[in-house]
Amino acid sequence: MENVTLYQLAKEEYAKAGVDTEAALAQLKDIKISIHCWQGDDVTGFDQKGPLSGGIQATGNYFGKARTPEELMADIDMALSLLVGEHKINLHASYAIFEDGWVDRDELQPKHFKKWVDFAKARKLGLDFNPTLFSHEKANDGSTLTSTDENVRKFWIRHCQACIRIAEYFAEETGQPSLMNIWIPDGFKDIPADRLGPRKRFKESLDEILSIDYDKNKVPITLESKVFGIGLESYTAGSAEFCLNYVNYKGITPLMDNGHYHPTEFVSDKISSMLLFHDKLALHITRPVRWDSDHVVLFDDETREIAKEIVAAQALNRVFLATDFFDAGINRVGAWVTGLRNVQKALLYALLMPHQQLKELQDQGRFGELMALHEELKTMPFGAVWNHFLESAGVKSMNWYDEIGRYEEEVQKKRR
Ligand code: RNT
Ligand code: ZN
Repeated sequence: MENVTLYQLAKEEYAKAGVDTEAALAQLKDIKISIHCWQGDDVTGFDQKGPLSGGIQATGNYFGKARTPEELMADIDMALSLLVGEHKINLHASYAIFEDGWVDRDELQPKHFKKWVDFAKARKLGLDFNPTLFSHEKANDGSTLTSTDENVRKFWIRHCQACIRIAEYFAEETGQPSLMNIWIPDGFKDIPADRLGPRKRFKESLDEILSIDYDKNKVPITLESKVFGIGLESYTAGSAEFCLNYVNYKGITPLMDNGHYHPTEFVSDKISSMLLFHDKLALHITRPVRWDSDHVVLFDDETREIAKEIVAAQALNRVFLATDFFDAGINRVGAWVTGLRNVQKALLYALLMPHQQLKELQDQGRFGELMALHEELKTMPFGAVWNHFLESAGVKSMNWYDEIGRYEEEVQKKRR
């Protein structure tokens, strides 16, 4: 044999199983993932100096965290250099860049994100957006859009409306829709006396936010549910039932974060039900571990199963994919690359499955064969196809962490 690459051998093996690796690789290249900006600085942002609040926590103190917009952008560039594909950057309102004076969140304007737009356009990236309803003095008592204080509630309504305008600006500037996701941390540590009141106020707040005119094609608005937060263990206003009912009632898009459910529930099992009743579905891909909902994504069973559900349902054009994790205990750029690569790996794994054949086995009740085939697929030469995906785009497949080491020495160590 002369010059037969591992990839060529793998391609033949997959062909025998009825799978076209070239088609799978071409599809994978076109899948956009919305890369969360907040892995780079432990969800700190640039608009305030207080601690991270809202029932989420980034633990660890690995050195080299990005402290300024310039540092965060440089780190995103570093991560992108180790990734393949044209993606989107997912920003939070707290990442506003104030060039001519600070304003509070209810007064944010497109100009406060101009530098991000320039950054995105220069790299052909899309931009998604999130109002930031945490890490702020008006969120410190655990209530924002559910607040009993009308001034506080109105403040956050104005904030979310300002964010719709900013997302519209992103869409216009980048020529791609800008998804805007609303998540609120509001809840209680202990047993509430009144569960209805906060949810009623949340509903009224959302109604008011969505009452402004905006272009729904440019700005798909999503609502993210959550079952608990740290210090908010007994009740969250934005529960799964609240959010699902709300998106149905208003015709907006549901967002499921797979760290936001009871530990024996799986988002992979929820996707098909959502696709039957919604035109679009948005996901935050993460990895829950015990009380934390935001560990770095691995190439694990559930990530593969989520990807499999989307691919098998031929719904890649209906599901908005975004990452959402934050680990401050390891190199933050390395964390980004690991998590993003694993989402792509899971997608490739799903694209390399003979779905038609698998479905037929199920429909014909041949469950033993189905199990056997599922298991055989696990030891197909998947790694060779994955490495080929990276290498043919000029990106290292093995030993890529050496590049992180170099960046750490040359750039991040100097941030001490
Ligand atoms: C929190 C939610 C939310 C946040 C980001 C920072 O539990 O998952 O999506 O992680 O908005
Ligand atoms: Zn999330």
